[in-house]
Amino acid sequence: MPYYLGFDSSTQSLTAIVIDSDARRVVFEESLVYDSVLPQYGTDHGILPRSAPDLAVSSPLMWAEAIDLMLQRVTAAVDPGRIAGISGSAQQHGSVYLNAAAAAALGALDPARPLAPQVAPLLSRPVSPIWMDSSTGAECAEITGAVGGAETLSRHTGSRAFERFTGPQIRKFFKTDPAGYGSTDRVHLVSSFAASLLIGAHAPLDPGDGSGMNLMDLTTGDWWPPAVAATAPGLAAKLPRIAPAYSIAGTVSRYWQQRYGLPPVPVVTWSGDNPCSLIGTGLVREGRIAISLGTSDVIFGLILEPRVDPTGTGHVFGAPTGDFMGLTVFKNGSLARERVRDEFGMTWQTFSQTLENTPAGNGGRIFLPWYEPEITPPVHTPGVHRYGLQKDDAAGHVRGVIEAQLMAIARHSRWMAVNVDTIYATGGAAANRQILQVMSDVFGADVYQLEIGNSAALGAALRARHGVETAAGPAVDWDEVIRGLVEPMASSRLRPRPAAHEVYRQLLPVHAACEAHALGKGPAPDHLTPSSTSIVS
Ligand code: ADP
Ligand code: XUL
Repeated sequence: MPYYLGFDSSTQSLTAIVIDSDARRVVFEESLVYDSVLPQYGTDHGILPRSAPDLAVSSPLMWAEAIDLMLQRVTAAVDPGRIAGISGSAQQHGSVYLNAAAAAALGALDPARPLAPQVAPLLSRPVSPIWMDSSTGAECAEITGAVGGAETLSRHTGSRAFERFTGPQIRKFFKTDPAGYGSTDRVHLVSSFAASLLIGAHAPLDPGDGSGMNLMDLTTGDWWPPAVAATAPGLAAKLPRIAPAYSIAGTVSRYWQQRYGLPPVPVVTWSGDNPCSLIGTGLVREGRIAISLGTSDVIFGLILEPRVDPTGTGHVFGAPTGDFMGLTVFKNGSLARERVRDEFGMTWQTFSQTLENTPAGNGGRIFLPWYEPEITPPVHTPGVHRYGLQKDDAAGHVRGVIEAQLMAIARHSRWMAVNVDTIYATGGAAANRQILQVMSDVFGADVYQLEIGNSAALGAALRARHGVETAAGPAVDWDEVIRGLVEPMASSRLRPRPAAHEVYRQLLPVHAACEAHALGKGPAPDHLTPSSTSIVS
């Protein structure tokens, strides 16, 4: 009977899913793509015009306007009186800077007026740096030095310093715009900003999203004072409270009650898209793995102990279950696949046919698609690298981009030490079964698609139910929460083809050698002629 609403404020779109938790079905599901639905903000794939390849900012007002628009659509499509709880997911690491007027103004919004223009005067910084920004190398080094080294930082916060993480981004803002930083009263993540808009007050953030900041101590689930001190002066007073993922952040504010007839229902603390996807793919126990092929490509799984990545490429985040999750993130995901598709004038259909009609292993040719500065492995100057591959070879590039991405995911996630025999695929490109066949062949694992592909939004809706029921009574079992709604489709199962898997087993070291060569750390494999093209975006 009760409905639960889950949002996903992602890089390119805002998705909302409403579930009927008794009937175990989705009663509403819709996405608003920022570039086309809100063109007045001028974004490209959700990013404001870029002045350098390592800079990526977006508009918090656009995110706010999308929530306003989406709640209008949700409440027009389903009976708002049945909604019993709301939660959300958001792209991780992005930060929103609010001034001292926000605390009171968020609770006094005029329901007769749209949201965005009322939020505009509350911003102490008009734009938000997002996870695709990699311009904070200097700040990463400064924070690492101040806390006593990368090992110490990663042992406490779950990651060494990463350019996109919120702490280094806050430090850069403090250094480049001290007045703007000075007039900032609260630094929110995208998740806690969105929750604040819903409850009309400053919302907390959860340990899952908090661990993407290089500021939170994983073991205490609270801010780690040495990192906070190393990041910017006076920061402790500007950070939100960290609250458990199941906690109630507040009640839907009068603004939304009067604007769209929502009842005063609880808003469960929002989290990051990866922690929410962990729930939305059903990874509530150790030993299962999911790969999300979204704007970013991410491999993740639940872990019981905060096993930190000794190679420094992966992360440990808090999980909504109170456990932890291991994950490794690749920036050149969907946008790199789209670049290849567009460069050779293809559609997804012709791209997929090409993939199907070309042999596993690409005849030994390797293509490294670093159109953007890459997170894993760290690549600061974007460029694509070809080994034995001609520039005009369309089919070679199509197979090359998919194989390189999946071999990189396989090689750089070994630190998670999970024996992978089953993979749940999610994210926009998980609709593409030809891509998933390569995934199955590279990993030698069965791959399943999920009935509900928007795993982050679904995870948020499930977390809303979990939070509301936990607040009302005894702890709710996660298996019961996901039952019937997170279902790998048996008919979608893709099995590894033994001959193709053997090809990749032999090709993985070649891929590693090409990667090392492209990074200036080793010779090119003898039999492959290298060529590179630098990318200026
Ligand atoms: P986000 O990370 O923003 O939530 P999504 O998970 O919604 O992104 O994925 C969006 C991406 O999905 C698009 O950028 C597009 O490249 C990709 N996509 C959609 N359909 C296909 C397809 N059939 N084959 C490959 N990629 C696809
Ligand atoms: C995670 C990361 C990305 C974003 C994309 O560390 O950077 O997956 O969360 O939304």
